[in-house]
Amino acid sequence: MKRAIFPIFQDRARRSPDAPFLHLEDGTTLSYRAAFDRTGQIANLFLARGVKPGDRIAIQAEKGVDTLLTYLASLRIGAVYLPLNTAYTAAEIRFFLGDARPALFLHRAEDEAEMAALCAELGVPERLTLGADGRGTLADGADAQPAPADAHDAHPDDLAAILYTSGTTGRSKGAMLTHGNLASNAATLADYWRFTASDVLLHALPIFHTHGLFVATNTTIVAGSAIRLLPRFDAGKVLQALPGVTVMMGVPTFYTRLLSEPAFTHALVAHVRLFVSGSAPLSAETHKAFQVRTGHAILERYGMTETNMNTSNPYDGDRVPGSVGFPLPGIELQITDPETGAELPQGSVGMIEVRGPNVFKGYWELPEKTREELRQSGFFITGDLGMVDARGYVSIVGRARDLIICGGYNVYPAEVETLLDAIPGVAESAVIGLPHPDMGEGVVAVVQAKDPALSEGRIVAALAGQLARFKQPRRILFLPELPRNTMGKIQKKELRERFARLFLEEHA
Ligand code: MCA
Ligand code: AMP
Repeated sequence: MKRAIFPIFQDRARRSPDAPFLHLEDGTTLSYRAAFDRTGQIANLFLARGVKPGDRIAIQAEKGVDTLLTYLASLRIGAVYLPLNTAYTAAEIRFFLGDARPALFLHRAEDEAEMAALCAELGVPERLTLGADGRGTLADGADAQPAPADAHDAHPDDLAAILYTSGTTGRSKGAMLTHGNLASNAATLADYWRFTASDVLLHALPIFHTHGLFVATNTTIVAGSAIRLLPRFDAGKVLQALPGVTVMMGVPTFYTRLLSEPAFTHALVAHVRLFVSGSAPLSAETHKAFQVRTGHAILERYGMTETNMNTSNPYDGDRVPGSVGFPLPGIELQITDPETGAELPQGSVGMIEVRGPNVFKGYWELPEKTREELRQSGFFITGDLGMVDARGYVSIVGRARDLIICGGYNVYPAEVETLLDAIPGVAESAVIGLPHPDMGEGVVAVVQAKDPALSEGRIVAALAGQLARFKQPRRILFLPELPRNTMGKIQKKELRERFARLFLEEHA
C-alpha cells in the first residue's frame, strides 16, 4: 500500500490519464492527467519561490480548482500545507502567520495591501495571490512554468499539513498531520465506504478543514473517483447537481437545509448510493426525516482535526440514528475515566480516546500541550464524552471541553470571552451555544456590564474586526449578575437551560 497521497495521485494520472478528476460548474472536466500537470506547474512555481521540503505554505483563498491543486502541489514538493478559514480576519491571520512562520503565503488578490503589510511586518518572505475568479500571481506564475516536476519522496512520518484547531484556553494549536496519517485514513475510508472509480462525489464543503480537504479529496483520489466541485453549499445548486453524483458528504446543516426544499425528492437522488454526515451531531430526527423522504439512511461518522476519521456507521448493516458507528479498521477506541484515565467497562460513559495510524504527530511547537492530550501509549484524548453499546456502536453524549459547533465550524467560547472581557464597560461574559434549527448550535454572549450605557451595538462593533463572522455572537444578552457556584465559577449550564429556546422560538 502507498504511504502518501501524492504518489497515489501520480499513479492515477499515469494509469488512467483521461479519467475525470474534477467536474466543474461551467460544465468542463479536468482529467487526472490535466490536474496532475497543473500540480507540476504550481509545484515548479513554489520551488522557484524558494519553498523547500518541510517549509510551510499558508493559504487563505476561495475554493476553486487552483486552490485545491495547491494542496496537491504542496504534497508533491514535500512542503507542509496550512489552509486557513476564508472567514478569518487579518487579526486572526496575524497569529497563524506569526506562529507557523510560512515560507510562502497565498492570499486573496483583494487582500493585497493588507497582507503585503502583514507579511512584511512578520517576515513572511514570499507571497502569491489567488482571486475568487482563479486569477492572480499564482495563476500567472504557474501558467509560465513547465508541467514536468519532480516529486519529493516523502516519508510517511514527514509532515504533510498543519491544521489549526482552537483550544479551550482560546489559543489556537496547529495539529501536525503526516503523509502517513492522511494516506492510511483515506485508504480505510475508500474501502469502508466502497468508493470506486465510477463514483462521483458532490463536494460543497469548504477545503480548509479536514472534512472537505482530506475526507472528501483524499478518499476520492485513493479510489480514482471524480469530484463534482461546487464553490460552497447552495441548496439550489446542490439540487441541480444531485442527479449527476453517486455520493454526497456534508455537515448536518446541509441535510436539514435540503429537507426544507420541496424539490428534494426520492426521484432526485435515485442515482445516489451514499450520503455521509459528520463534523457535528446529526439529530435522530433529521436522520429519520431523511430516510422517509429519500429512502436513504445517512451514514454518520466521527472525526477530529487531530485524528482524521475515527468511527463510522457501517456501509452494510444498521446505520443507527444518534450513533457514530464502529471504530474504523486499524483504529482502537477506549472509554476512560476523565479524571484518572483508567479504562472503563463497556457501557460506561467516559472520555473517548483513540489510537491508530490516523492519529497526528502533535501540536506545532507545543510539546507540553501534546503531552497533555496524546498519551505515551499513543492514545489521543479527544475531549468528547461517549459510550460503546453492547453491539459495539459508539455514541457521543457530550463534550468535556467548552466548545460550540455551529454549522460544522468550531467556536471556542474562551476566545470570544477574552475579547468581550477586554471591551470597556464589560464586567464579565459567558459565551454559550444554544440549540439552533439551521446551524445546530448558535453562539450567544451573556454579558454582565459595569457600565449601564454599554450597548449591544458597541459590543458588536468592538468584535467586528477581530473575530471571524461565524465566531461572533448572534445574540448578546445582558444580565445584572451572571449565575455562579459557591466557588465563583460561572454556571453556563444554568444559562443554557434558561435561554434554551431563544433561537427555536425565533424560527418557529
Ligand atoms: C456562515 N456563517 C456562519 C456559518 N457559516 N455563522 C455561524 N456558523 C457557520 N457555520 C455566517 C455567514 O458569515 C453569514 O454572516 C451568516 O452566517 C449567514 O450565512 P449563510 O448564507 O446562512 O451561511 P452559508 O454561507 O450558507 O454557510 C453555512 C454552511 C457553512 C453552509 C453550513 O458554514 C459550511 O459550509 N459549513 C461547513 C463547515 C465544515 O466543513 N466543517 C468541517 C470541519 P452574515 O450574513 O451575518 O454576515 S472539519 C471537522 O469538524 C471534523 C474533523 C470532522 O469531523 O469533519
Ligand atoms: P474539529 O476541531 O474541527 O476537528 O472538530 C472535531 C469535533 O467535532 C469532535 O471532537 C466532535 O466533538 C465533533 N464531531 C465530529 N463529528 C461528529 C459527529 N458525527 N457527531 C458529533 N460530534 C462530531
